[in-house]
Amino acid sequence: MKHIFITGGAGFIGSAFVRLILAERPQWHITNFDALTYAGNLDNLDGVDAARHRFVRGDIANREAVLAALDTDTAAIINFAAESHVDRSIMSADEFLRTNIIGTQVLLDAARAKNVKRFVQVSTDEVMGSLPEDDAAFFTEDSPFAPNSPYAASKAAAEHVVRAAHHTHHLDTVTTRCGNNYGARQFPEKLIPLLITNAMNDESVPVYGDGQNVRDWIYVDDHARGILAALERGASGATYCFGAREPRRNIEIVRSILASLGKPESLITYVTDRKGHDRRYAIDSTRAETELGWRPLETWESGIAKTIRWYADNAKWIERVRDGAYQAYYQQQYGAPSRAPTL
Ligand code: NAD
Ligand code: TDX
Repeated sequence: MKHIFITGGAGFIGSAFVRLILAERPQWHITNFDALTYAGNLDNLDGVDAARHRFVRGDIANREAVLAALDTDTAAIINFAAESHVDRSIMSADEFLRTNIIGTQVLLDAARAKNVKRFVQVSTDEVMGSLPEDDAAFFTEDSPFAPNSPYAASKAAAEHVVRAAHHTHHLDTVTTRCGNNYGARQFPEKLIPLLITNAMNDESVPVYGDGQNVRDWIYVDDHARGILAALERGASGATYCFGAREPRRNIEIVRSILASLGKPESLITYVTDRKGHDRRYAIDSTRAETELGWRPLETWESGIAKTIRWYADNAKWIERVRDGAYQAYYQQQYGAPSRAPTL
Protein backbone atom coordinates (compact mmCIF):
# COMPACT_ATOMS: atom_id res chain seq x y z
CA MET A 1 0.00 0.00 0.00
CA LYS A 2 1.29 3.43 -0.93
CA HIS A 3 0.25 6.29 1.34
CA ILE A 4 -0.09 9.80 -0.11
CA PHE A 5 -0.91 13.06 1.69
CA ILE A 6 -3.16 15.42 -0.24
CA THR A 7 -3.80 18.97 0.96
CA GLY A 8 -6.91 20.87 -0.18
CA GLY A 9 -8.62 17.62 -1.16
CA ALA A 10 -12.08 18.94 -0.24
CA GLY A 11 -11.83 21.63 -2.91
CA PHE A 12 -12.63 21.45 -6.60
CA ILE A 13 -9.45 19.99 -8.14
CA GLY A 14 -8.21 18.19 -5.02
CA SER A 15 -11.47 16.22 -4.72
CA ALA A 16 -11.26 15.24 -8.41
CA PHE A 17 -7.72 13.99 -7.73
CA VAL A 18 -8.91 11.98 -4.70
CA ARG A 19 -11.54 10.26 -6.88
CA LEU A 20 -8.99 9.58 -9.62
CA ILE A 21 -6.53 7.94 -7.21
CA LEU A 22 -9.18 5.82 -5.50
CA ALA A 23 -10.45 4.65 -8.90
CA GLU A 24 -7.14 4.09 -10.69
CA ARG A 25 -4.60 3.21 -7.98
CA PRO A 26 -6.31 0.47 -5.93
CA GLN A 27 -3.20 -0.11 -3.82
CA TRP A 28 -2.95 3.49 -2.62
CA HIS A 29 -4.52 5.18 0.37
CA ILE A 30 -4.92 8.85 1.08
CA THR A 31 -4.73 11.25 3.97
CA ASN A 32 -6.69 14.32 2.91
CA PHE A 33 -5.72 17.39 4.95
CA ASP A 34 -8.00 20.38 4.42
CA ALA A 35 -8.98 23.40 6.52
CA LEU A 36 -12.53 23.48 5.08
CA THR A 37 -12.49 27.17 4.24
CA TYR A 38 -15.48 28.59 2.34
CA ALA A 39 -14.14 26.69 -0.72
CA GLY A 40 -13.68 23.34 1.04
CA ASN A 41 -16.75 21.16 1.11
CA LEU A 42 -17.15 17.63 2.44
CA ASP A 43 -20.02 17.17 -0.01
CA ASN A 44 -17.28 17.12 -2.67
CA LEU A 45 -16.11 13.82 -1.16
CA ASP A 46 -19.52 12.14 -1.11
CA GLY A 47 -19.25 8.46 -1.93
CA VAL A 48 -15.46 8.12 -1.66
CA ASP A 49 -14.17 4.85 -0.19
CA ALA A 50 -13.64 5.54 3.53
CA ALA A 51 -11.35 2.50 3.89
CA ARG A 52 -8.71 4.13 1.69
CA HIS A 53 -9.40 7.80 2.47
CA ARG A 54 -8.79 9.49 5.82
CA PHE A 55 -9.97 13.08 6.17
CA VAL A 56 -8.18 15.39 8.64
CA ARG A 57 -9.37 18.94 9.15
CA GLY A 58 -6.36 21.23 9.50
CA ASP A 59 -4.52 24.31 8.31
CA ILE A 60 -1.34 23.87 6.22
CA ALA A 61 0.15 26.98 7.84
CA ASN A 62 -0.11 25.32 11.27
CA ARG A 63 3.15 23.39 11.72
CA GLU A 64 2.03 21.29 14.70
CA ALA A 65 -1.20 20.25 12.97
CA VAL A 66 0.65 19.26 9.79
CA LEU A 67 3.31 17.28 11.67
CA ALA A 68 0.63 15.51 13.71
CA ALA A 69 -1.28 14.43 10.60
CA LEU A 70 1.71 13.47 8.44
CA ASP A 71 2.68 9.82 8.95
CA THR A 72 6.27 8.66 8.48
CA ASP A 73 5.17 6.14 5.84
CA THR A 74 3.99 8.92 3.49
CA ALA A 75 5.35 8.48 -0.03
CA ALA A 76 4.32 11.88 -1.37
CA ILE A 77 2.67 15.18 -0.52
CA ILE A 78 0.52 16.73 -3.24
CA ASN A 79 -0.23 20.34 -2.33
CA PHE A 80 -3.55 21.59 -3.71
CA ALA A 81 -4.47 23.71 -0.67
CA ALA A 82 -4.64 27.37 -1.54
CA GLU A 83 -6.69 30.48 -1.59
CA SER A 84 -7.52 30.26 -5.28
CA HIS A 85 -9.73 33.15 -6.41
CA VAL A 86 -8.16 36.23 -8.03
CA ASP A 87 -11.03 38.60 -7.15
CA ARG A 88 -10.80 37.71 -3.46
CA SER A 89 -7.04 38.37 -3.54
CA ILE A 90 -7.77 41.85 -4.90
CA MET A 91 -10.15 42.50 -1.96
CA SER A 92 -7.59 41.28 0.60
CA ALA A 93 -4.26 39.50 0.12
CA ASP A 94 -3.51 38.41 3.71
CA GLU A 95 -4.91 34.88 3.56
CA PHE A 96 -3.27 34.32 0.18
CA LEU A 97 0.19 35.04 1.57
CA ARG A 98 -0.42 32.98 4.69
CA THR A 99 -1.87 29.86 3.08
CA ASN A 100 -0.16 29.89 -0.30
CA ILE A 101 3.35 30.87 0.81
CA ILE A 102 3.75 30.13 4.55
CA GLY A 103 1.58 27.00 4.20
CA THR A 104 3.75 25.68 1.36
CA GLN A 105 6.94 26.28 3.38
CA VAL A 106 5.45 24.47 6.39
CA LEU A 107 4.62 21.48 4.17
CA LEU A 108 8.13 21.44 2.68
CA ASP A 109 9.68 21.49 6.17
CA ALA A 110 7.33 18.71 7.29
CA ALA A 111 8.21 16.64 4.21
CA ARG A 112 11.87 16.84 5.17
CA ALA A 113 11.20 16.13 8.85
CA LYS A 114 9.20 12.98 7.99
CA ASN A 115 11.37 11.81 5.08
CA VAL A 116 8.57 12.09 2.55
CA LYS A 117 9.97 10.98 -0.77
CA ARG A 118 8.30 13.36 -3.23
CA PHE A 119 6.57 16.77 -3.05
CA VAL A 120 4.21 17.93 -5.81
CA GLN A 121 3.29 21.61 -5.91
CA VAL A 122 0.09 22.35 -7.82
CA SER A 123 0.68 25.76 -9.39
CA THR A 124 -0.88 27.86 -12.12
CA ASP A 125 -0.17 29.48 -15.47
CA GLU A 126 -0.97 32.82 -13.79
CA VAL A 127 2.55 32.96 -12.31
CA MET A 128 3.67 33.84 -15.86
CA GLY A 129 1.39 36.86 -16.16
CA SER A 130 -0.45 37.83 -19.32
CA LEU A 131 0.30 37.04 -22.97
CA PRO A 132 -0.05 39.51 -25.85
CA GLU A 133 -3.08 39.16 -28.13
CA ASP A 134 -1.14 37.12 -30.62
CA ASP A 135 -2.27 33.59 -31.37
CA ALA A 136 1.35 32.46 -31.76
CA ALA A 137 2.32 33.36 -28.15
CA PHE A 138 2.14 30.55 -25.56
CA PHE A 139 3.33 29.96 -22.02
CA THR A 140 5.97 27.27 -21.62
CA GLU A 141 7.94 26.10 -18.58
CA ASP A 142 10.64 28.60 -19.63
CA SER A 143 8.38 31.66 -19.69
CA PRO A 144 9.53 34.28 -17.17
CA PHE A 145 7.67 34.84 -13.91
CA ALA A 146 5.42 37.92 -14.15
CA PRO A 147 2.56 37.50 -11.64
CA ASN A 148 0.02 40.31 -11.87
CA SER A 149 -2.52 39.66 -9.10
CA PRO A 150 -1.88 39.10 -5.38
CA TYR A 151 -3.10 35.51 -5.96
CA ALA A 152 -0.60 34.96 -8.79
CA ALA A 153 2.20 36.59 -6.76
CA SER A 154 1.51 34.25 -3.83
CA LYS A 155 1.55 31.20 -6.12
CA ALA A 156 4.80 32.41 -7.73
CA ALA A 157 6.35 32.83 -4.27
CA ALA A 158 5.19 29.30 -3.41
CA GLU A 159 6.97 27.98 -6.51
CA HIS A 160 10.12 29.77 -5.36
CA VAL A 161 10.10 28.19 -1.90
CA VAL A 162 9.58 24.78 -3.52
CA ARG A 163 12.49 25.44 -5.86
CA ALA A 164 14.67 26.51 -2.91
CA ALA A 165 13.83 23.32 -0.96
CA HIS A 166 14.88 21.28 -3.98
CA HIS A 167 18.09 23.22 -4.58
CA THR A 168 19.21 23.66 -0.97
CA HIS A 169 17.86 20.56 0.76
CA HIS A 170 17.68 18.20 -2.25
CA LEU A 171 14.00 17.55 -1.60
CA ASP A 172 12.50 15.63 -4.54
CA THR A 173 9.96 18.16 -5.88
CA VAL A 174 7.83 18.52 -9.01
CA THR A 175 5.78 21.60 -9.91
CA THR A 176 2.75 21.61 -12.20
CA ARG A 177 1.28 24.73 -13.84
CA CYS A 178 -2.18 24.45 -15.30
CA GLY A 179 -4.57 26.75 -17.12
CA ASN A 180 -8.21 27.39 -16.24
CA ASN A 181 -10.04 24.29 -15.01
CA TYR A 182 -13.75 23.63 -15.32
CA GLY A 183 -15.91 20.66 -14.35
CA ALA A 184 -18.08 19.25 -11.55
CA ARG A 185 -17.92 20.71 -8.02
CA GLN A 186 -16.24 24.04 -8.87
CA PHE A 187 -17.23 26.78 -6.43
CA PRO A 188 -19.50 29.33 -8.18
CA GLU A 189 -17.17 32.29 -7.70
CA LYS A 190 -15.25 31.20 -10.82
CA LEU A 191 -16.57 32.18 -14.25
CA ILE A 192 -18.03 28.91 -15.55
CA PRO A 193 -19.94 27.69 -12.46
CA LEU A 194 -21.05 31.25 -11.70
CA LEU A 195 -22.41 31.55 -15.19
CA ILE A 196 -24.13 28.16 -15.16
CA THR A 197 -25.71 28.57 -11.73
CA ASN A 198 -26.85 32.16 -12.34
CA ALA A 199 -28.28 31.35 -15.77
CA MET A 200 -30.07 28.25 -14.46
CA ASN A 201 -31.83 30.62 -12.00
CA ASP A 202 -32.50 33.27 -14.70
CA GLU A 203 -30.11 35.66 -12.92
CA SER A 204 -27.83 38.05 -14.78
CA VAL A 205 -24.35 36.92 -15.80
CA PRO A 206 -21.58 39.48 -15.10
CA VAL A 207 -18.90 39.84 -17.79
CA TYR A 208 -15.85 41.89 -16.88
CA GLY A 209 -14.66 44.68 -19.19
CA ASP A 210 -15.12 44.00 -22.90
CA GLY A 211 -15.39 40.21 -22.48
CA GLN A 212 -12.50 39.69 -24.91
CA ASN A 213 -10.03 38.21 -22.40
CA VAL A 214 -8.80 34.76 -23.41
CA ARG A 215 -8.47 31.77 -21.08
CA ASP A 216 -7.20 28.28 -22.01
CA TRP A 217 -9.76 25.81 -20.61
CA ILE A 218 -9.08 22.27 -19.40
CA TYR A 219 -11.48 19.70 -17.96
CA VAL A 220 -10.63 19.07 -14.31
CA ASP A 221 -10.11 15.30 -14.66
CA ASP A 222 -7.51 15.90 -17.38
CA HIS A 223 -5.63 18.18 -14.99
CA ALA A 224 -5.88 15.53 -12.25
CA ARG A 225 -4.39 12.92 -14.61
CA GLY A 226 -1.58 15.34 -15.41
CA ILE A 227 -0.75 15.74 -11.72
CA LEU A 228 -0.71 11.96 -11.32
CA ALA A 229 1.64 11.65 -14.32
CA ALA A 230 3.93 14.30 -12.82
CA LEU A 231 3.89 12.51 -9.45
CA GLU A 232 4.76 9.15 -11.01
CA ARG A 233 7.00 10.12 -13.91
CA GLY A 234 8.09 13.76 -13.46
CA ALA A 235 11.80 14.53 -13.25
CA SER A 236 13.03 15.74 -9.88
CA GLY A 237 13.06 19.55 -9.76
CA ALA A 238 11.09 19.86 -13.01
CA THR A 239 8.06 21.98 -13.88
CA TYR A 240 5.30 20.84 -16.26
CA CYS A 241 2.64 23.01 -17.93
CA PHE A 242 -0.80 21.53 -18.62
CA GLY A 243 -3.38 22.87 -21.04
CA ALA A 244 -5.84 21.36 -23.49
CA ARG A 245 -5.19 23.81 -26.35
CA GLU A 246 -8.71 25.18 -25.99
CA PRO A 247 -8.27 28.96 -25.73
CA ARG A 248 -11.55 30.92 -25.84
CA ARG A 249 -12.65 34.51 -25.30
CA ASN A 250 -14.83 34.95 -22.20
CA ILE A 251 -17.77 36.28 -24.19
CA GLU A 252 -17.69 33.23 -26.49
CA ILE A 253 -17.86 30.97 -23.43
CA VAL A 254 -20.75 32.93 -21.97
CA ARG A 255 -22.73 32.91 -25.22
CA SER A 256 -22.20 29.22 -25.89
CA ILE A 257 -23.16 28.14 -22.35
CA LEU A 258 -26.29 30.33 -22.40
CA ALA A 259 -27.22 28.70 -25.72
CA SER A 260 -26.66 25.20 -24.29
CA LEU A 261 -28.91 26.04 -21.35
CA GLY A 262 -31.57 27.56 -23.63
CA LYS A 263 -31.21 30.93 -21.88
CA PRO A 264 -31.33 34.37 -23.57
CA GLU A 265 -28.26 36.57 -24.16
CA SER A 266 -30.19 39.37 -22.43
CA LEU A 267 -28.89 37.82 -19.16
CA ILE A 268 -25.38 39.12 -20.04
CA THR A 269 -24.43 42.22 -18.04
CA TYR A 270 -21.13 43.95 -18.74
CA VAL A 271 -19.64 45.12 -15.43
CA THR A 272 -16.55 47.07 -14.37
CA ASP A 273 -13.37 45.27 -15.35
CA ARG A 274 -11.28 43.33 -12.82
CA LYS A 275 -8.33 45.45 -11.63
CA GLY A 276 -5.11 44.41 -13.39
CA HIS A 277 -7.07 41.88 -15.47
CA ASP A 278 -4.74 39.51 -17.38
CA ARG A 279 -5.64 39.66 -21.06
CA ARG A 280 -4.69 36.29 -22.44
CA TYR A 281 -3.51 32.85 -21.27
CA ALA A 282 -2.54 30.01 -23.62
CA ILE A 283 -0.43 27.00 -22.76
CA ASP A 284 1.99 24.89 -24.73
CA SER A 285 2.02 21.52 -22.97
CA THR A 286 4.58 19.86 -25.28
CA ARG A 287 6.87 18.93 -22.38
CA ALA A 288 4.09 17.15 -20.46
CA GLU A 289 3.04 15.37 -23.64
CA THR A 290 6.52 14.20 -24.62
CA GLU A 291 8.14 13.59 -21.21
CA LEU A 292 5.11 12.36 -19.23
CA GLY A 293 3.11 10.80 -22.07
CA TRP A 294 0.12 12.89 -20.94
CA ARG A 295 -2.64 14.23 -23.13
CA PRO A 296 -6.11 15.56 -22.37
CA LEU A 297 -9.02 13.19 -23.03
CA GLU A 298 -11.83 15.76 -23.16
CA THR A 299 -12.46 18.39 -25.81
CA TRP A 300 -14.11 21.64 -24.78
CA GLU A 301 -17.40 20.37 -26.24
CA SER A 302 -17.38 17.02 -24.38
CA GLY A 303 -16.12 18.53 -21.12
CA ILE A 304 -18.58 21.40 -20.97
CA ALA A 305 -21.50 19.07 -21.78
CA LYS A 306 -20.54 16.85 -18.79
CA THR A 307 -20.11 19.94 -16.61
CA ILE A 308 -23.51 21.42 -17.45
CA ARG A 309 -25.13 18.03 -16.85
CA TRP A 310 -23.48 17.78 -13.42
CA TYR A 311 -24.79 21.19 -12.31
CA ALA A 312 -28.25 20.38 -13.70
CA ASP A 313 -28.28 17.16 -11.65
CA ASN A 314 -26.92 18.64 -8.42
CA ALA A 315 -29.34 21.36 -7.34
CA LYS A 316 -28.80 20.50 -3.64
CA TRP A 317 -25.04 21.04 -3.90
CA ILE A 318 -25.63 24.41 -5.58
CA GLU A 319 -28.22 25.45 -3.01
CA ARG A 320 -25.86 24.61 -0.14
CA VAL A 321 -22.82 26.48 -1.52
CA ARG A 322 -24.84 29.57 -2.48
CA ASP A 323 -25.44 30.22 1.22
CA GLY A 324 -25.39 33.43 3.24
CA ALA A 325 -21.58 33.81 3.14
CA TYR A 326 -21.67 33.40 -0.64
CA GLN A 327 -24.39 36.03 -0.94
CA ALA A 328 -22.30 38.46 1.16
CA TYR A 329 -19.27 37.85 -1.09
CA TYR A 330 -21.42 38.28 -4.20
CA GLN A 331 -22.86 41.56 -2.94
CA GLN A 332 -19.35 42.87 -2.19
CA GLN A 333 -17.91 41.78 -5.55
CA TYR A 334 -20.80 42.63 -7.86
CA GLY A 335 -22.66 45.29 -5.87
CA ALA A 336 -25.92 43.32 -6.00
CA PRO A 337 -27.17 40.02 -4.63
CA SER A 338 -27.06 37.05 -7.04
CA ARG A 339 -30.72 36.45 -6.30
CA ALA A 340 -33.56 38.51 -4.93
CA PRO A 341 -34.09 37.86 -1.22
CA THR A 342 -37.02 35.52 -0.62
CA LEU A 343 -39.89 37.38 1.04
P1 NAD B 1 -10.48 25.55 -4.34
O1 NAD B 1 -10.53 26.96 -3.87
O2 NAD B 1 -11.70 24.91 -4.92
O3 NAD B 1 -10.02 24.59 -3.15
C1 NAD B 1 -9.00 24.94 -2.27
C2 NAD B 1 -9.04 23.95 -1.10
O4 NAD B 1 -7.95 24.26 -0.22
C3 NAD B 1 -10.32 24.01 -0.28
O5 NAD B 1 -10.80 22.71 -0.01
C4 NAD B 1 -9.90 24.72 0.99
O6 NAD B 1 -10.66 24.34 2.12
C5 NAD B 1 -8.45 24.29 1.12
N1 NAD B 1 -7.63 25.23 1.89
C6 NAD B 1 -7.57 26.59 1.75
N2 NAD B 1 -6.73 27.11 2.67
C7 NAD B 1 -6.24 26.06 3.39
C8 NAD B 1 -5.33 25.96 4.46
N3 NAD B 1 -4.74 27.04 5.01
N4 NAD B 1 -5.04 24.73 4.93
C9 NAD B 1 -5.63 23.62 4.41
N5 NAD B 1 -6.51 23.65 3.41
C10 NAD B 1 -6.81 24.87 2.90
O7 NAD B 1 -9.26 25.52 -5.35
P2 NAD B 1 -9.05 24.66 -6.68
O8 NAD B 1 -9.64 25.40 -7.82
O9 NAD B 1 -9.44 23.26 -6.42
O10 NAD B 1 -7.47 24.77 -6.82
C11 NAD B 1 -6.60 23.80 -6.23
C12 NAD B 1 -5.17 24.17 -6.53
O11 NAD B 1 -4.97 24.23 -7.93
C13 NAD B 1 -4.75 25.54 -5.99
O12 NAD B 1 -3.44 25.43 -5.51
C14 NAD B 1 -4.81 26.44 -7.22
O13 NAD B 1 -3.88 27.50 -7.10
C15 NAD B 1 -4.40 25.48 -8.31
N6 NAD B 1 -4.91 25.79 -9.65
C16 NAD B 1 -6.25 26.02 -9.85
C17 NAD B 1 -6.72 26.25 -11.14
C18 NAD B 1 -8.18 26.48 -11.43
O14 NAD B 1 -8.55 26.76 -12.57
N7 NAD B 1 -9.07 26.35 -10.45
C19 NAD B 1 -5.82 26.25 -12.21
C20 NAD B 1 -4.46 26.02 -11.96
C21 NAD B 1 -4.03 25.77 -10.68
O1 TDX C 1 -17.95 37.18 -12.87
C1 TDX C 1 -16.96 37.02 -13.61
N1 TDX C 1 -16.93 37.62 -14.83
C2 TDX C 1 -15.89 37.54 -15.69
O2 TDX C 1 -15.92 38.12 -16.79
C3 TDX C 1 -15.82 36.22 -13.23
C4 TDX C 1 -15.79 35.52 -11.90
C5 TDX C 1 -14.76 36.13 -14.11
N2 TDX C 1 -14.78 36.78 -15.30
C6 TDX C 1 -13.62 36.66 -16.20
C7 TDX C 1 -12.28 36.93 -15.57
C8 TDX C 1 -11.35 36.01 -16.35
O3 TDX C 1 -10.93 36.67 -17.55
O4 TDX C 1 -13.58 35.30 -16.63
C9 TDX C 1 -12.23 34.82 -16.72
C10 TDX C 1 -12.05 33.64 -15.79
O5 TDX C 1 -12.14 34.13 -14.46
P1 TDX C 1 -11.97 33.17 -13.19
O6 TDX C 1 -12.92 32.03 -13.32
O7 TDX C 1 -12.03 34.01 -11.97
O8 TDX C 1 -10.52 32.56 -13.43
P2 TDX C 1 -9.07 33.27 -13.57
O9 TDX C 1 -9.02 34.58 -12.93
O10 TDX C 1 -8.68 33.18 -15.02
O11 TDX C 1 -8.17 32.25 -12.69
C11 TDX C 1 -8.38 30.83 -12.75
O12 TDX C 1 -7.41 30.17 -13.51
C12 TDX C 1 -6.13 30.02 -12.96
C13 TDX C 1 -8.44 30.20 -11.35
O13 TDX C 1 -9.40 30.90 -10.57
C14 TDX C 1 -7.12 30.18 -10.68
O14 TDX C 1 -7.19 29.50 -9.43
C15 TDX C 1 -6.16 29.47 -11.55
O15 TDX C 1 -4.90 29.51 -10.99
